[in-house]
Amino acid sequence: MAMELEEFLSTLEKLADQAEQTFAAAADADHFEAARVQYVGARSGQMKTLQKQLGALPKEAKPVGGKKLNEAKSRIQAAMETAGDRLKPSTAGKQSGIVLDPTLPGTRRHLGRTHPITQTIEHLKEIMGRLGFAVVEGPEVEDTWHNFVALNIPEDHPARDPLDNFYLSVAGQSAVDVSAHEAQLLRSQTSTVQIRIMENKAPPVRIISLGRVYRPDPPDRTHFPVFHQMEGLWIDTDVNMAQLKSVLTLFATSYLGEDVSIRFRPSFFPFTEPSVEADFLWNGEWVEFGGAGMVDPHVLTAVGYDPETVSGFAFGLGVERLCMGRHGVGDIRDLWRNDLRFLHQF
Ligand code: FA5
Repeated sequence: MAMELEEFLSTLEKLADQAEQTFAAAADADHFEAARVQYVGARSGQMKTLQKQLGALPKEAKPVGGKKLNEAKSRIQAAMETAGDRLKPSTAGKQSGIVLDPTLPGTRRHLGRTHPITQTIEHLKEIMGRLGFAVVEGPEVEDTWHNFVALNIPEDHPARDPLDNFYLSVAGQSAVDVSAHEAQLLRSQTSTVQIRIMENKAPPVRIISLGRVYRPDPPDRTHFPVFHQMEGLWIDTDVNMAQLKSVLTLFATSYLGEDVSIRFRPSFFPFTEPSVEADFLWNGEWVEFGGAGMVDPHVLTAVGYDPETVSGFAFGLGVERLCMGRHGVGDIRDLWRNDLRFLHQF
């Protein structure tokens, strides 16, 4: 009986000695792992085998055997931790073969960047900010009041045609019914935001709003069914057409360059009177970049302003057309294709 215990203790002692030496000699992570499996592996590690032998010892030998087994375990555990700490920092470098040399020159990486339309929007906000215009937001899904009625576009006006707008369908109603009554649509112009602001704020107002608008226009070089507009609105006690032209000219020369030629043509919008359209000269061609005018008294009345005491101007500019003019983009569709070879140029 005493023999069995002695043998057990001696095997245990030898195993712990051997394990300590092996872990101390482990040169890399592979050696370390092999030693771990050999000594403390959960299935067939040698400590596991000794644990089973402990169970086979006579009852009175078990307390001593168990105590010594725990001591051996602690020794092996400590040896393993020491080896693990020693090997950790160097194993990564050794395994991958990568050695950090901070003196090497850096390598250039192509990171993502903001889309040219987003860059343009930020640039336009910055220019208009310098001219004293605050940025406001408005929803893309609109009702017919904000997109048409309050803008002096009555029910029978051709601008409300279902063929010219993206109405949101309503169960049981045809597109024609939908357009004629109180309905929702993807806004066709950012002029909706003028109404939303004036409904909620007493004059003076001096804002811009930039965002997407939607129209079923067939795509070509200068048209796309979704595009961005920058709306501007300035209402105060004495705002006039000369100021409108000055602001648009200052804006256009800031964004497109001092030498850009721009012109104003008489035009018509139901919500401004008088109205103009503005063009810039690009590659020998006049490109229309926006509409503008003095806010019609009907619109001022619709939002609860008094046209006898306040006046103002508004404008709506095509963001893509401006971006094209500044960067020499010949086709608006390039701004929507998201071809990385094109986008990387900005
Ligand atoms: C309007 O949308 C008016 N709301 C502008 C306005 C605002 C007038 C305030 C008066 C007072 P228009 O439909 O002309 O106007 O569009 C304005 C600009 O949006 C155009 O000059 C053009 O630059 C741009 N645009 C129009 N349709 C498209 C399209 N399909 N794709 C790209 N840009 C477009």
